[in-house]
Amino acid sequence: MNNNTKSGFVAIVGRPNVGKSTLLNTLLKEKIAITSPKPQTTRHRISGILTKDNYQIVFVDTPGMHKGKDLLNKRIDKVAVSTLKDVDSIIFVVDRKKGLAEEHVINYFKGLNIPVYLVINKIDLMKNKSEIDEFIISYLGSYEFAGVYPISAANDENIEFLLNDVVKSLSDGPFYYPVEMKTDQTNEKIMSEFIREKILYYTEEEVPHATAVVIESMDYNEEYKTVDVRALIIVERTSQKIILIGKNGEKIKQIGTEARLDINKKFGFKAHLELWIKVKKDWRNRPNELLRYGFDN
Ligand code: GDP
Ligand code: K
Ligand code: MG
Repeated sequence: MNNNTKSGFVAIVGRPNVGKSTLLNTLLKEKIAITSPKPQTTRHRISGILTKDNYQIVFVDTPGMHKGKDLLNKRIDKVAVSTLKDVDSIIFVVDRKKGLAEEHVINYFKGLNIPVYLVINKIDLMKNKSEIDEFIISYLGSYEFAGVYPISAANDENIEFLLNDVVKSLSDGPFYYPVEMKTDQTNEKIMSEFIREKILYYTEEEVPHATAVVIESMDYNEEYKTVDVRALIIVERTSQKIILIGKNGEKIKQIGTEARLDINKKFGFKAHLELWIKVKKDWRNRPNELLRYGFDN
């Protein structure tokens, strides 16, 4: 490290499902945040650290801002808002399904006095350039954005223009994290999230949102040269447990297989994954339970 290093914190904000976590993974060229077509996929604030040449950017992926009634949702909202107070710039992500909540967020930017980059995501779903242009124009009156970037996070399209500008606005300063560090999440957290992502894909309606996952243990198995991971899946009702298990246990098996492949890919070892399901009535409203599953304060 030398005196010429640059660094900064950059928040990624926007409505649920616009592709914030997908963008984070694409920026880092590695899967560190889970994604899904469902809202409330991201429950925690996740840092993704990009260190290159002489700069380090700490991207902060936030849970979407939404108006849930339970204690879990209130905590999630608090995380999203408090993140904005502590960053050097903001990537504001939108897609063509414009939402009313966005006006509220844009108004919030006005008090912050930091650059806000407007990212129009999912251009692969837009018909043509004039649709994209019209969409961009609809935002321009509302705020003086530091730049506008039509991208596709999923297809890694146009990301470099955004990244170049973000790098330009970093300030001189030391790195915040070791150069090899990619995220502030523990390995256990990443694994539990990979499992939760499969649950989001393979279950519907209330099940994904009533689920929490914790890694109970992780041990190296000398004999089989595997890493034995024991994970606990918490649901709110027995009916949800039955859904998760599926006919002849097929659903939970599918979830386990796909999560294991993600874990192997990310960590470069052979995982042996054991999944246990436990019913904890109303855990989303119980402070002690929330604490146990990593939702502090
Ligand atoms: P978040 O809630 O804002 O973090 O959104 P996610 O990253 O979880 O993405 C929500 C959904 O949009 C997922 O199904 C993604 O695969 C999808 N998605 C994200 N980026 C793109 C994109 O550029 N194009 C398309 N077609 N889909 C995308
Ligand atoms: K999502
Ligand atoms: Mg997300």
